[in-house]
Amino acid sequence: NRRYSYSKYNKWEKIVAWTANIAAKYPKLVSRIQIGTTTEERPMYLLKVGKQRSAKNAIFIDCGIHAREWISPAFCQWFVKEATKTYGKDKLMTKLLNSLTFYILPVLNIDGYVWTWTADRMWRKNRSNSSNTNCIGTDLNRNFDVQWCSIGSSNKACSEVYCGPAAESEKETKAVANFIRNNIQSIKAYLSFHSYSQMLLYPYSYTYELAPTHEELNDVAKAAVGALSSLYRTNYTYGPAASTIYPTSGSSADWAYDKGIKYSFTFELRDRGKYGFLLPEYLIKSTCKETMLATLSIKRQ
Ligand code: 0X9
Ligand code: ZN
Repeated sequence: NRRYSYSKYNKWEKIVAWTANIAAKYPKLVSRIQIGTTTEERPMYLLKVGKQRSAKNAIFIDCGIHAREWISPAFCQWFVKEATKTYGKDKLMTKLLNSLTFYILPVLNIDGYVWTWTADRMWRKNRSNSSNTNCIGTDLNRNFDVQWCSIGSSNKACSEVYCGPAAESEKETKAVANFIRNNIQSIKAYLSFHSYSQMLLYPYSYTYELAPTHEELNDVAKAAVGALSSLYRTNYTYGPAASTIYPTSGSSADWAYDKGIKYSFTFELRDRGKYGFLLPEYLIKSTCKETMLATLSIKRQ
């Protein structure tokens, strides 16, 4: 583990070995839970980080729902590294992990991620074959059961925003949705990490109407963006997803919010398009550090 590189992009085989190693290294703080298997039968592991015996207060974090957004899984790994390294040393982290459990899914769309390492760096969707066309893949961030396959989504299998044959048709979506449903009483926040654009988004995405708790979400987002920018003056915008980025239906964040998870946020990490999805490795560290500040700011709620 000491040799694990958090400022490089890691391929799936390395990440999965890392999940086992970190759980073994911190057995009282970290455990590894399998929540399902992917289309291509890879195990979906999440890391449960925290000291609570029965998780009463939890935050669910996923990274890598879109395959090519490599900075996102890098952040999930960074987060777990920071949490394990500073627990018992840093006052805030110690306090946090004593009373809060983090469920961290380091790569949601594993098959797609593997595909970006082996065949097509710009792949976005998962790797399921669910149509009678030659086109592969469903956009997992259009496959959740919330206004499924309407605005900002397509029923054409060849589209990059294909919603799939039905809501929750994909094994990856189902695994995440089931885990959240099974832990719904404890999950207070849902955070989903994407790239790129430098934005912090909150519901709704499926409508331009403001969410019932819009004011509070806006306050939390403003504080988080303030914390993030304090480090390197990175410019972030924030607001309701539909009007800040574009409308989408079937997204995980809208689904989580409508399930009753009050604090549902989507990060679009660096950059603003210079490198786009191909953010160079030398920018991983600073991106993760500033994102850490924003994430911890949201937790304080
Ligand atoms: O289109 C998406 O799924 C996200 N952008 S990305 O470039 N990473 O693909 C934006 C999703 C916005 N919707 C919600 N936050 N609900
Ligand atoms: Zn994305």
